[in-house]
Amino acid sequence: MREIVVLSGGVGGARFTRALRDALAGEDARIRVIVNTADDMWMAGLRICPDLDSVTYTLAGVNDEQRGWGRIGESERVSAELHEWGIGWPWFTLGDLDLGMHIARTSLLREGTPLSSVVARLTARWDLGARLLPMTDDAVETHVVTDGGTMHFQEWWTRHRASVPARGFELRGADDAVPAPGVVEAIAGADVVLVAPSNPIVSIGPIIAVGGIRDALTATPAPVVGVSPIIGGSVVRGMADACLTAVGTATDAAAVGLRYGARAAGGVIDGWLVDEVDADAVPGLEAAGIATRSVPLWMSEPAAAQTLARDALALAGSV
Ligand code: FO1
Repeated sequence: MREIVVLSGGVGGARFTRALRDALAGEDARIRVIVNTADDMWMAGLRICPDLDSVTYTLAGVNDEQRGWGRIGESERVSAELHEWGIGWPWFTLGDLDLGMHIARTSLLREGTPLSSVVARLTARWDLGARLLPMTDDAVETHVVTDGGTMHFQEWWTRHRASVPARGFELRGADDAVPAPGVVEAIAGADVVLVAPSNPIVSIGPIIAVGGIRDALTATPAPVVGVSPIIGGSVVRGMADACLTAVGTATDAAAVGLRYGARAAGGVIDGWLVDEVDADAVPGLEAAGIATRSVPLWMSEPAAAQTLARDALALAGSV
């Protein structure tokens, strides 16, 4: 059985993982997805885990494709009531179906069940074709440093749409966090590790920052191949451009690949996929020890996304 591990944030990683699963349909392969939990937060007494939920809903086929996050056919009656009472954030809406997930998760967490076990239990409702592993069972939260002070990542993104310049990011709790059960073992025993086209700073960055995960990536005998979330100098979705600017990295496929760095030179990737429009970045990345191919990266429809997943596996097979 081919063991494939994906490092993933929310929407982009979820779509990539779905394409990978579908591309591998009928093959003897097992997919495990290590998901960022640093976007998580408490709101209205509930633990919200946006990236875990985006991956779950996307693989289950119950996600809202248009918005990217949340459930399809959603209503927002409970959120409207909460807003009337001034509970929660007025700019952050929890759908009624989505609230079912948050309530179920929170009730299990409050009974003392670790997040990884909660995820296993709640995802068992659907045939996802992949196993989800939160990066850690510990609380890690990204806070954004701005000139006016710090705020939770979700406030910076959903309230301000990343319009308040970020000066840096605090990964609160990361120093004390340990990988969730199965995370290090999955990486160590993988045949292929894929880094999804997720935000390198606030999605993949926190995963790698959890003690032991970076070491597992550098030590695994498996090839590690990433997919650029930047095409032609622009983000595919989300706010990676604002995040990259904050940490002094250009919004550029080559710069992101070099930021991950070649494993042979102390980094975390062996291979990197850039879009065809970024083909001129290939020689520089190769010179830095990163095997690079330029292929179509837009996951515009299922067939294109599955071709991208196959391209990532092919590159992994060649490094
Ligand atoms: N994004 C928004 O822009 N506005 C929202 O009101 C919002 C609510 C929300 C609720 C649950 C959930 O899992 C995600 C939600 N998101 C919302 C998406 C989320 O804020 C981010 O896009 C991700 O965290 C970034 O990966």
